[in-house]
Formats: sequence, C-alpha cells, structure tokens
Amino acid sequence: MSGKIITLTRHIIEEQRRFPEATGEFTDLMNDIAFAAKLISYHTNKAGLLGVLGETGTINVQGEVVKKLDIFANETMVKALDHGGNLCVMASEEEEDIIPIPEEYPYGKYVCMFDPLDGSSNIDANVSVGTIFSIYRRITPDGTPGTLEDCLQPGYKQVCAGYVVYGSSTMMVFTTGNGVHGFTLDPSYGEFVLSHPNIRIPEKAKIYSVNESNFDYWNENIKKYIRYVKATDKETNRPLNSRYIGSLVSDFHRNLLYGGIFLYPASSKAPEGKLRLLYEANPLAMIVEHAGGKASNGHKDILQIVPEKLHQRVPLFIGSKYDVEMVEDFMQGKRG
Ligand code: P6P
Repeated sequence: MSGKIITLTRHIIEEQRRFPEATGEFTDLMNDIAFAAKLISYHTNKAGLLGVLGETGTINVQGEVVKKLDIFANETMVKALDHGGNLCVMASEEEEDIIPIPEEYPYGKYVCMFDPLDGSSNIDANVSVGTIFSIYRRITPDGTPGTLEDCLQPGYKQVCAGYVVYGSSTMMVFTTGNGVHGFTLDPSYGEFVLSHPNIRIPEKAKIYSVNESNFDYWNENIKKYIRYVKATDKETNRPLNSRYIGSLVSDFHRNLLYGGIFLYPASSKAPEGKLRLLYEANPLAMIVEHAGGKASNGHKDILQIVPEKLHQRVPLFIGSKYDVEMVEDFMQGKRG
C-alpha cells in the first residue's frame, strides 16, 4: 500500500464522491455501525473477564438459548443506530418483529437488518463470532415510520452488505457494489484501517464447510455431492479440505480469503435449512458475488429470492463460483 492510512471513514467518503447526489447519510450510518462494532469487539474480547459469558437462560425467536453477549450485541446495534436520522426501521435476528425508530428521532432513508452476534453458541469456547449487517433504501414514503414492507426486499436491492468478525483481530468486510474491502480494527487508536482492498474469492474451492452430522437427513443429491468432494481424484484436486467452525462468519471469512464453499442444505430436520435469508444469506451473498463468487439455495440465486417472512430460513450454498455451480448441478440432478 502507498503508505497512506485509509480509515473506514476516508474510504467511504472517497467512495461517495462517485455519487454527486450523496448527502453523507450513508457515511454517518456506516460510522454508527463501526462504533457499535468497536463496542461489541471490546465486550467480546473481554467477555471472560467481564462476566458476560454464560447463558441468560432466555430463548430467542429462533428457539436458541440466548447468551449474555447476544443481548449486549443486539442492544448495542439498536442503540447505536436508532437516533442518527439515517434509518426508518431496523430488524434483528434476535427480535421477533421489526424495530421501529423512536418517534422523537427523524426517519431516514435507509433500512438496516442484522444478526448482532452470529455464532454465539461458540463464545464460551473462545471461537470467533461475528456481526452481519445489510442495508437497503426504504420503499415506503420518506418521513414516515418504516414498515415490514421496507424489510421484505429481495437481496439484489441491498445498497451495502457487510460483516465484522471478532477473531484474532477484529475485521470489518463490506461492499457497496464497488468491490469488497476489509478493514482491520487498530485498537491502539480505535480506527478501522483498510487492510484487505479488493478481496476476490478464488474461482475454485480448496475447502468445503458443512456439518456432516446431518448427512443422514439430506436428500440423495446433496449426499452425492458430499461423496464427490471427499473422493480422491488428483486431476480435480479432490478431496477438498474439510473445515467447519460452526460460526458462519468465521467459516465464510476463511473461505472468502482461501477459496471454499460453505453448505447448509435443507434436511428432513430443517426443510427450509437453518440460516436466515435476511440477516445471513442475503448480506453474505452480496459480498461473495462482488468478490467473484456465488450464492444459491441450490436452484436459485439467493439475491433473487423475494422474502415472505422476517425470519425466513433458506438452504445456503455460498463461496467459490465453480463449486457453487457444481452443487447446483448435483441438486438439479444434472450430475451425480
Ligand atoms: P450447526 C450459529 O448458530 C449458526 O447460526 C451459524 O453461525 C453457523 O454456521 C450455524 O448456525 C451452525 O449450525 O447446525 O452446524 O450447529
């Protein structure tokens, strides 16, 4: 790099110069998200010391045991974003309904939906977790409270998608449609600094990531694909390496950088799959597509799916393009 320190704010401002009509609202929104990420990073990294490990004993809308950090992360995102005047409505994987903007604050032109702390079941084991966020323009009239309609937009309508991975370092990766860029948090002065400009996912996977304990519950086509990637064939660099952390952001981030495919198929236990369209599949699909990869439910691009429910689940095959297209061929009976 040319020795310049490109902070997140500088990158966004330089990006915005491509849009003469830009008002700075998006820059403000991204800075609010970055602030929330810094707070979540601090508490996630200090969790063992701050006594926020362990479970609250409550159950979220997904029927999952909620960890104290889950609640903290969700509250942090809501409180960081609800007053800036950039949003008309929010939605969170942790909350059953849409999250209205308090009426004492102005309604902005954006919608933000997020998974505040994905992978949280791993927190007590010190496994990396992450925040995933997705930003749309509102489709209901300006100046009014946002509605469910503003949230149920197909993924191709996203104006920005990103995630923060709280791992050996805290890193934000996002796209506004002009490349995928990674920013690493420098804790010494609390800035996200450009560390991975123009991330491109390798065309072919070296890694496959799937929870194989579900094998008996998959349909025959996906079983054939998994047997295929595990078979030895030097010409096609098989078997692929198996890597599965059980934390989507971490599995996705590694595969984005090294080349890989992440699979969460439908099964007889989970007929719609496990992962959520609005908070996980759509934002990661926008990122992977702008990094040269692909995301599919096995039959259709994730970004083309029109959501019907706030917590809609979707089978997810995401990562290196060659491999996602191959899974689609297996799923559609064209290979096997
Ligand atoms: P399984 C975490 O709960 C999560 O939503 C994702 O982060 C992760 O990829 C997936 O579930 C793991 O699910 O069924 O393999 O434990």
